[in-house]
Amino acid sequence: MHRVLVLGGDGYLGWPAAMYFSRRGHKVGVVDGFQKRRWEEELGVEPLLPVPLMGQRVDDWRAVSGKQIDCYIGDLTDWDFVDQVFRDFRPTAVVHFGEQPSAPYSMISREHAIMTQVNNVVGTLQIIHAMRDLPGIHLVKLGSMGEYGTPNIDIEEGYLEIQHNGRSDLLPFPKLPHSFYHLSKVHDSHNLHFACRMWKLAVTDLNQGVVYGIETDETRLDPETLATSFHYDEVFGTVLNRFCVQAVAGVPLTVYGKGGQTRGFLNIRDTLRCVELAVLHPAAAGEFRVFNQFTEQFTVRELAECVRQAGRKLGLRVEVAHVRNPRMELEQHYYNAKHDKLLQLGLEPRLLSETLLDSVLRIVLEHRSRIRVETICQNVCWQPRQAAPQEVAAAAAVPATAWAAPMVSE
Ligand code: USQ
Repeated sequence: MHRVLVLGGDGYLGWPAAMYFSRRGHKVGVVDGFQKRRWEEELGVEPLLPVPLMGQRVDDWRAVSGKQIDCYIGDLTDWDFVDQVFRDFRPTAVVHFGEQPSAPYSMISREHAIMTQVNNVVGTLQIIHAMRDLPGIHLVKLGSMGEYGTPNIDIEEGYLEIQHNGRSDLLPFPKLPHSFYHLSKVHDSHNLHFACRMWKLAVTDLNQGVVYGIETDETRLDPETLATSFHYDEVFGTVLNRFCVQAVAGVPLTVYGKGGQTRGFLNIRDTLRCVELAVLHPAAAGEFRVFNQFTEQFTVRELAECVRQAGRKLGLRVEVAHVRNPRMELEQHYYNAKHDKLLQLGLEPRLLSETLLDSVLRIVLEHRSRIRVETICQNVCWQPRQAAPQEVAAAAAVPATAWAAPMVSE
């Protein structure tokens, strides 16, 4: 059994991961400074289901499962705090979700970009140094498939065999991320790789795709008190979750531009299993191991179509709109990313099916009265301000919900 320290234990993935490990008999500690709750407040957004405060969540979990989760409240960029938590809890595995998780948030302004990179990169540097001084810990770090971007070649799992001038080497796969958030993960990966080479740390970098889903086997034990932080707004809601809420709210699904953007996706339950597999099969000392963590690829347009069909079966009239893309990204591109290593460790994927979408939609339907439609659109503009003065002025003159006016409706 492991002593698992979950960093970012109050978040969408952190809290379900804490319960998952606890239920399977591991000793679990959670660490969180509630920054995410402050960022939500700043933007005026909230999760679909009410999420109790950390102390209450831990009490509720104890009442349901009979198991104790230790709780540490503080900021991962604060060295004294990190050092004290590591010495007190003495983890054998650290699962690191404790970062600013949103690409759009990092593109709001200069301040948001800087805060995201300082928060994420400094936090991970503190963890690296805590591990340097306490050997025997395996770090499972949440990276992102977005670190690779969308190159015109197959994406390997972390490393690429390169032939150059008659010599060859296995080198880190090139990174071409498309937001300051994804860049913060790239910087983390470089720092972690360096620390593995220098100090023989053991690290698994999970380059995760876009996660969707609202419940896990543990949240189902008491959906009222153990729910996870499920977002549907432009900044914190990932695309499929967002589409499900838009379908239920009766507003058009916002496919950005052509909708040919292809990404790797996985269900929230598979995320937990992947993290478990990484913990149970640790990287060796000195190894910087990279897994591409997703189960299937879709274009955004395909996802919208899946939601439309699943919604129709539930009697929802779902409209799909191609809106002006607020991001700067390719809308049609080659994408073929390897994802073999977790399958080799025993992952049995739960692929996106109508049943799965149906269950997400049904839970959203149950809570439809809590949907705040006016928060879905947050008007984050990724383009430089000077680039399109008329467009920016026009956008500033219209209310937030009008921003997503369709270019084309299907
Ligand atoms: N998109 C739409 N319409 C929307 C929202 C998004 O077309 O209403 C498009 C985006 O333009 C993008 C794709 O859907 O092409 C995915 O967007 P997303 O918001 O679901 O995901 P992203 O911003 O890429 O970030 C999310 C998580 C992040 C994680 C990443 C994995 O928030 O923490 O690292 O997924 S990946 O996308 O593989 O980089």
